[in-house]
Amino acid sequence: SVWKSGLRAVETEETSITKSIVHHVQTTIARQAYNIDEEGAYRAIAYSVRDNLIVNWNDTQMLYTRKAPKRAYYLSLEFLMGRTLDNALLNLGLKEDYQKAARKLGFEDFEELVESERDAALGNGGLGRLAACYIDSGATCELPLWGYGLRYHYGMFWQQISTDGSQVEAPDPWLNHANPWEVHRPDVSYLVRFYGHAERIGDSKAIWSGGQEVMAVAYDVPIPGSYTRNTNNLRLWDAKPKRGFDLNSFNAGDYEKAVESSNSAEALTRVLYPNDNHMVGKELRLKQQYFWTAASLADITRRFKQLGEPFSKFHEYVAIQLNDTHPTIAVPELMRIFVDEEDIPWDQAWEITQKVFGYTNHTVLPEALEKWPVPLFQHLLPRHLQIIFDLNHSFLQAVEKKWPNDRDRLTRMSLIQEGFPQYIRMAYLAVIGSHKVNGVAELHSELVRTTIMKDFVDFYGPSKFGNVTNGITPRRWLDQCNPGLSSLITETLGGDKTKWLKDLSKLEGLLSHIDDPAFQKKWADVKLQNKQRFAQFIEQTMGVKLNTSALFDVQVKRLHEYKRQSLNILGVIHRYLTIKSLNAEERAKVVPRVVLFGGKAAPGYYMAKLVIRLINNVAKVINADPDLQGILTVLFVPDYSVSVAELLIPASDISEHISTAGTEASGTSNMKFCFEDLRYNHQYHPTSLEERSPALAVVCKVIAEGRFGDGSIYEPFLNTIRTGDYYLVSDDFDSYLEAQKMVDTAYQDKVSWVKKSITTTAKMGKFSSDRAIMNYAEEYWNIEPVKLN
Ligand code: 26Q
Repeated sequence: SVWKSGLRAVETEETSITKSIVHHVQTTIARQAYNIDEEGAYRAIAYSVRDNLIVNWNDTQMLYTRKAPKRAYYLSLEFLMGRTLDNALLNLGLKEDYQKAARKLGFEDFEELVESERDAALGNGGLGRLAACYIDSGATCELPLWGYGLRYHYGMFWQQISTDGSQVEAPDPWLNHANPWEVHRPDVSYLVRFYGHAERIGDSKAIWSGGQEVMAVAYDVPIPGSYTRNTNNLRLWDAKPKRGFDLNSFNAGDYEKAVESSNSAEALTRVLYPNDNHMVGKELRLKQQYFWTAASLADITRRFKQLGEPFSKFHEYVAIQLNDTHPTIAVPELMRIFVDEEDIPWDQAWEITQKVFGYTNHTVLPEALEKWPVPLFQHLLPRHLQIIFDLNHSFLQAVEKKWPNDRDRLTRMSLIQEGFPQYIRMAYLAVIGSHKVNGVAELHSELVRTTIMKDFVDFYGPSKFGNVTNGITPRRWLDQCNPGLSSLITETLGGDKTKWLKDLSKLEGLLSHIDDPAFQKKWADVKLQNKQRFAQFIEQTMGVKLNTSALFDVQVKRLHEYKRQSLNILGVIHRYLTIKSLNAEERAKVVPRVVLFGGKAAPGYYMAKLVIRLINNVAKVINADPDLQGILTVLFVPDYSVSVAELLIPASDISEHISTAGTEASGTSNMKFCFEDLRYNHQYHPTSLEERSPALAVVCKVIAEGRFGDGSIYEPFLNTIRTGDYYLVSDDFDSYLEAQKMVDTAYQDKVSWVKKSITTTAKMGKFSSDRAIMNYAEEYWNIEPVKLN
């Protein structure tokens, strides 16, 4: 039953796997086979699996070179990959074989080996995990698709919770133990320039010289498709000083200055900025963006040149997707390459550039839209600033031609926001440089068209603005993290698992079994086992026992005011107060709940951190109260990550997505009102909290009085709700409690609950990232599968 075509040059027999592992123990990690611990065993296995990936990787890349199809490149500053071993083994169809081999070598518990791998946390949240799901789907769908990103030495920070309940950040030096999943390519490197001077020659060209040059070196991460030999590439750039040290300073005897210059080069890829949905205007961040973009474009153009085709055909071989505005500097950079380096006339260069790029927007929140001060730009990237001003000039001329004498419109649409200083609006630059712009859910794309990009829709027409609803990979998020459910689905649908795993719409077939009590029972049992697995993890890591017959109510996501973890925790306090007011007999009827929170706050986001502190201190009080034992448990799971998600999500009964309508890009819930109207009313009807929600007023009073530790700590948070309440927590509180009551009632009817759960899964087909990536391939990139046999 084991699928074997994952290997060709390397044998697949169990004995050869054992041999290969022992070989890596003795050579790659240089240890004696009888003297190996778990970590060593993990690494030897990883290197052995990597051998297989690299055989497939080489064959795939050779095929792409030989067939020379149009390729797509996904430029993302974040790839939130998580662990690799388990995923690679499942995609190769070799998990059972490796499990047996490990057992032979004395490692009984394979899952423990798998868990000794550290997460690659090169991303913040949604946007970074989306990129990881998309490259999995690209390989699975056999598309010639590469990812380009940065090799951060420190990934997303490690979150600890201090004794007072606050978040404390610690560094994540994930590369300290060599990373078996990357291949260092010192031969693939480019120099990237910063600062210096740009001198115009003629009316469109310039020479950019001087400044600082930093070397970008490639590290390749093989991305295996699921049950196919196609293995794509994720190329991550690392920064190295041009020379080991600055020779001029060294000769002058200034050793310290010489070393400093190498430090400043290496600082480029040191750390991932831990801000999600918030723009920080740090120079180093812009340097990262240009460094990564310039290296990627140099690599893409070098590959194109090897085809021997003229640049007029560039867009017939290259599609580049901009994951948010983070790589938008690619637009003027490609123009610079075309015009300054390849001598292509400006207008032709611009035509090709627009055909190459597509831009995905991930937010309409004003504080998240990227804008950079012109003086900073001028200093760091003088030539790109010239190009942006030139592009803006002809763009505004075209606007003026379409709507003569409309000064307001020109001001609104300019790439440059006027003021002191001026700012560059990166989203507008991405729009004019792309042939297609998309949002990430129906509602969000509609908001993009009607709010932030309205003028551009009027200018270009509506067909430039589309939607690609986000998706997730069913390999990692179903087959890998929920093997019990995966087996049950395969057993129910018949055939082998690849049938539904590679065509998720097949899950609809579950609906014809929905009334079968035996199937319902198995479905419920899987959930119970997942809860037990998670409860065991919580007991081991946090020392808290969970009631696995309780309803597991989960909210895991980055901490942000718009996501309203506040609404959830205030609701929990209300539930606690209500239960406390009941007598023993009434309490026995309460539907037991485990409320789980997880997620990181940006280190500089004071209010988000205050909410974490409140959640932890509420949890302390509730979990210590004997009246609530087994009825209500509240936990903040520290250091939420891809790996924690893989344990937690399969154990959940409900997941809370309770942001204000229109704020979460990919939130498609059917909330009824548009936030603008209500908020507008607010300014003119400043009613008291007591009037808006008496129930919430009580909850806030209890917090202020010190029920969960010193109430004064939470005053700034309570004030955001009492006055202003930008995210409408008080407006929604009562209806939120109503909705939670409906959940309690629904959960008591076990059969109908299981049926709801089955229906939900059965209708998930659309949300496979395979569907999403094929949508991009067909409608945005014009690329086709190239299958490796
Ligand atoms: C920008 C400039 C400077 C520093 C940091 C940033 C920055 C970094 C990360 C801005 C935004 C992000 C991340 C945004 C993000 O994760 N957005 C989420 O994207 C998901 C995938 O489309 C959506 O599902 C979520 O709704 C959206 O919030």
